[in-house]
Amino acid sequence: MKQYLILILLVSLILSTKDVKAKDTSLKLNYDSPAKDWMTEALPIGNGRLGGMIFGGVETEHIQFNEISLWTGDEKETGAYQAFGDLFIDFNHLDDARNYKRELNISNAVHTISYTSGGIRYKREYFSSAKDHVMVMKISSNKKESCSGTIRLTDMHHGKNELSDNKFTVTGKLDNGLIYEAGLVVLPDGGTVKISESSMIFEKTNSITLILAAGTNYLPDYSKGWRGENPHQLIAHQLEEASIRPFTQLLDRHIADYQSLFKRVDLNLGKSDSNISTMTTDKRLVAYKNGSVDPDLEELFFQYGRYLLISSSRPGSLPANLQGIWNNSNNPPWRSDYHSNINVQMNYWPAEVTNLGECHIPFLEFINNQREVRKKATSEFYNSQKGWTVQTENNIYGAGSFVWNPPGSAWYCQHLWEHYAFTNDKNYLRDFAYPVLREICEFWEERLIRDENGALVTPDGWSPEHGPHEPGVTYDQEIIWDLFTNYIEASQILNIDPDYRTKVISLREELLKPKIGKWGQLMEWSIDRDDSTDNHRHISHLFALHPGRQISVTTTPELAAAAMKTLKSRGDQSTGWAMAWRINFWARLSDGNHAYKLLRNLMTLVGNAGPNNEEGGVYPNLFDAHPPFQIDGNFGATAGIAEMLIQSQAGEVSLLPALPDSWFSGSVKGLKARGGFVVDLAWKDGKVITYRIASEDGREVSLRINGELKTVRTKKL
Ligand code: FUC
Repeated sequence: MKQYLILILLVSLILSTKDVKAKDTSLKLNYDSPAKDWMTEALPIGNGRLGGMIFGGVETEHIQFNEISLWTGDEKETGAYQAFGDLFIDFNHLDDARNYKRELNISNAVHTISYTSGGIRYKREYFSSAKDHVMVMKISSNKKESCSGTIRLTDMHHGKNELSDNKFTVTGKLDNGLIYEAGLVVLPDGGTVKISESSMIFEKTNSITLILAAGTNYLPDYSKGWRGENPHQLIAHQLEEASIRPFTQLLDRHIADYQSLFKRVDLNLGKSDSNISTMTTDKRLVAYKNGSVDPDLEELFFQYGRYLLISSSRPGSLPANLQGIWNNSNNPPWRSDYHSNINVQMNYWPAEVTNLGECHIPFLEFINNQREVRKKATSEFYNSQKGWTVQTENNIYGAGSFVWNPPGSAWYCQHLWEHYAFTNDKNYLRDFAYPVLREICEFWEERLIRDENGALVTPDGWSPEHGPHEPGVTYDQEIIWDLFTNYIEASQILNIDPDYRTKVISLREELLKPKIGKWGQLMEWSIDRDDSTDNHRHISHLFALHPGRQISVTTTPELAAAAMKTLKSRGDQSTGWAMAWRINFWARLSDGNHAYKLLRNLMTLVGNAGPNNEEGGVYPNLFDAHPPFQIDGNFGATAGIAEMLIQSQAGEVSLLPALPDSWFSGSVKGLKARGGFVVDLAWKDGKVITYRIASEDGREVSLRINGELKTVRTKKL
C-alpha cells in the first residue's frame, strides 16, 4: 500500500513538472480555420519596422505588409500613415483541406499554418526578422516536389512593378516626394520558377522561401528635410545578405534576437483547466466572455502586449503608432498617427516595467527629432520664445493637426525621465533627456499666469476632448507638476543648474493643485462642475494618480479617495484604451479586484463594430478594439497587469500592490522597478513567499512586502 502511494506521488510529481514545462509552449494564439478578416482575424508579425498581417486561406494566402515610415504629409500637413502592399500566393489544391491549424507563437515570434490536402501535409512559416531586416516566408510539405503555385505582389500606391529572374521590385513616390521600394526574392528548392506576366509561377518545388525587404528614403532629421538616400541600395543589400543564408539560419537568428528581449519576463498567474487551455483562442475568448477562469489566457494577453511592442518598436526606427505598424488602408482611422493626449504615451507604458527599455527608444528619439520643427510651429502659434509643444495629432515630420495640446510636450518629458528612472543611466539623462526637460520647463515658465487667488495656472487648457477650453484645467496642472518634479530630480542627480532648479521649485510650489469637489470627486476643472453621471472615456484629471505620481494612497490619501470617487462615477465600460487606463488607475488605488474586473471587461470578445460604436474589447486575434482596432489598449493592459504586480512610483518598490483574488498563487520573473531594479517573486494565497531583487551595484532598496515596509540590500545583477 505504501509503495503504491509513493508511486502515485511520483506520477503526480512527474505530471506536474510536465505541466510546468507545457506552460513554456502555451504562449500561442491558435485557430482551426483561416483568417478571413484583416482587422479581427489576421495575425501580426513585425520586426519593429516591417510588419505583416497574414490571412487568406488554403487556396490563396494573403500577406498584407507595411513599413513604418511610409507617410504622406509634411511639416505642415499631417497626412496619414499608409498601407504599403500585398503579397498573394495562390495554390492549386483540391478542395479537400483538412486539419487546418493556424498559430502565432509569441515566445519565438513565428507564425505557422499547416493543413492536409491531397494526402499531403503542407506548412507555411512566417516571421519578420529584426536581425536580418527582412520578412521571411517558407512553404513546404512532407512530400517532395509538391509545392506549386503563383505569387503576386501588389502596391497600394500604384508604383512601378518589375519582375526579373526570381525577383519582384516595386518602386514609387508619394505626393510628398517620399520614395519607397519593396523587393521580394523567391528561392525555390527544386522544381521550376518562371515569370508569367505580372506573377511568378513555381512548380513541383520541394519547398519555396520568399524574402521581402521594404523601405523609404525617410530620414528622421529635420535639418535634412526628412529625406535620406534612395532606399534601393539598402534594400538590394538586405535581400542579398538574407538570400545567402539558409532558412533555418534566418530562423535561428531571428529567434535568438527576439528572445533576447522577450524571455526577460516570465509570468505565471495560475493554471487554467485543460478543457479551456486546449481550446482555440477564439473559442477560449467566447468561454472567457461567459465567465471562464483562464489565467493562462490572461498571461497570454500580457505577453502579447510585449510581443506587439517588440514587433513594432525597435531602436533605429519610428515609434509604434495607433495601429503599431499594422495598417491596410491609405486613409486609416485617425490617420494611424501619433496622438499626444493619451495614445502614444500608453503605447509605451509597458516598455520599462516589462523589461523592454530598448523598445522605448524609438519614442524617445521621435521626441528629440521633432524638437526643432515644433519650436518653429509653437513660436508661430503662441508667440513663445522658449521651448515647444505639440498638437493632438502628429505625424513623422513634426506637423500637427486638431487642437493644440499644450501639456503634450511635458507629458513626453515623463517618458524621457522614466527611461532614466528605470535604467539609472546618467549619461543618457545628462546628454539626451535633461536638455528637453529644461526647455519644456522654460516654455511653462513663460506661459503660466496667475488666477484670482494668485496660484499659477495654464492659460488655455482643455481636459482632453471634454468640457470647455479655459485656464487651470487639472490635466494641465498635474502634467506640469510632473514635469517640474522630474526636472528638479534630474538637475539634483546631475548636480547642475542649481539656480534654475530653485526657480522651478518655487514655480511648482505656486501651481494650482488638484482639488476635491462637491460630491467628493477629484475636480476635472478649477471650477467645480463635474457631473457625477458622466461616463466620458477620458479621465485625464487622474493623470496625477497614473501615470503621474502626485497622488497616491500612501502620500495623499484624501486625493486618492477623491480619485476613486471619480473613477467609480465614470464606470467600468468604455472603449479599449479607456478601460486599459482604468486598470492602471485601480491598480494604483491598490484595488486589485477592481483592476481585474476592468481587465476582464477589456478582454471581452467583440464583433466587427464600426468606428462610432463605443463597445471596447478584443477581437479574435486579440487586437484591442477601440473600436475599430487601436493598439494602445493592448499596451495599456500589459502595463496594467504589471502595475498590479509591482509599483515603484512612490520612492519604494511595492510587491503585489493590487493582487486580485483570482490570482491567488503565481510568480513573475524579470519585471523592472524604478532605480534600475530587476524583480522576481512568487506568491501563494495572496502573500509573497519568495523574492529576489537585483541591481547593478547591489544597492539598498525600500521594499513594501506583505504589508510591511523594510530596507533590504539587493543582489548584484
Ligand atoms: C483620442 C481619443 C479617441 C481616439 C483617438 C485616437 O482623441 O479620444 O477616442 O482614441 O485619440
